[in-house]
Amino acid sequence: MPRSDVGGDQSAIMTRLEAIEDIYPSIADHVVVTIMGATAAELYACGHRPNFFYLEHAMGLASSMGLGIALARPDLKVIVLDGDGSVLMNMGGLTTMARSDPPNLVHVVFDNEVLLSVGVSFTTATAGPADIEGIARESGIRRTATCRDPRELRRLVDEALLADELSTIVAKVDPVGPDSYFIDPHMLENRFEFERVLRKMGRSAGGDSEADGNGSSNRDGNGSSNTDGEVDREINTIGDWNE
Ligand SMILES: Cc1ncc(C[n+]2csc(CCOP(=O)(O)OP(=O)(O)O)c2C)c(N)n1
Repeated sequence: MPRSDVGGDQSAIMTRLEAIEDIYPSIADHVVVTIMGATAAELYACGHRPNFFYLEHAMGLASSMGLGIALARPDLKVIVLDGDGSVLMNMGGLTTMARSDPPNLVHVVFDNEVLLSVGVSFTTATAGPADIEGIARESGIRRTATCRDPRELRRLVDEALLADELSTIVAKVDPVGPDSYFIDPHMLENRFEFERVLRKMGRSAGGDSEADGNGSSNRDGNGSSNTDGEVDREINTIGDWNE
């Protein structure tokens, strides 16, 4: 349950797990890099894919890794699933992202106002006046947004993927995490599997991803991915992007 004594803004209405479940169909066929801990465990719980990399331990650096991949592989879309504590630990990451300005990078920051993975009592500066969207915008990222609703997040992610412009989306979420932080594959296996799939992705005719069907998925418990279908969503054009 959300803690009433944590965070300055109590109007968050989604959990990160709900949010990840909602955006999963949109991101499943792209390169995804997550921060360690709760975010990684929750994406893994939604269904592992070989094109997902869980950057364990290196707090703050998922956005830097995502930036590197986006710059090296302009033929791919890269989504980074970040946390407020991690962004604040590596704020220079935002300025470097803005300066490099890769159009194929979508940066989603789950802002729960705490360092959840080490304990909800450790609040971050966003529990006070700090505003990550504002910091991103002033760092030079032109396409930014903040949302509090999973459907809104899904729309923003879909629009960002279509827009071909560096985007930072802050999703305000409740400070709740998974019961278990277990992730299988092991870190090293994830590292090699991810590298292998990156080499294959985007190389086939028409830019189709070869990530489909190459890896395991625990999403439906039978080893097959149920995310292969085209994302068929109406894009709501009533935007709240700060561009
Ligand atoms: C350099 C470094 N310092 C501290 C840690 C310990 N640590 C792991 S997860 C975490 C909290 C991350 O906070 P946030 O990015 O807000 O994500 P959340 O856990 O809230 O989902 C911390 C402090 C670490 N892994 N690396």
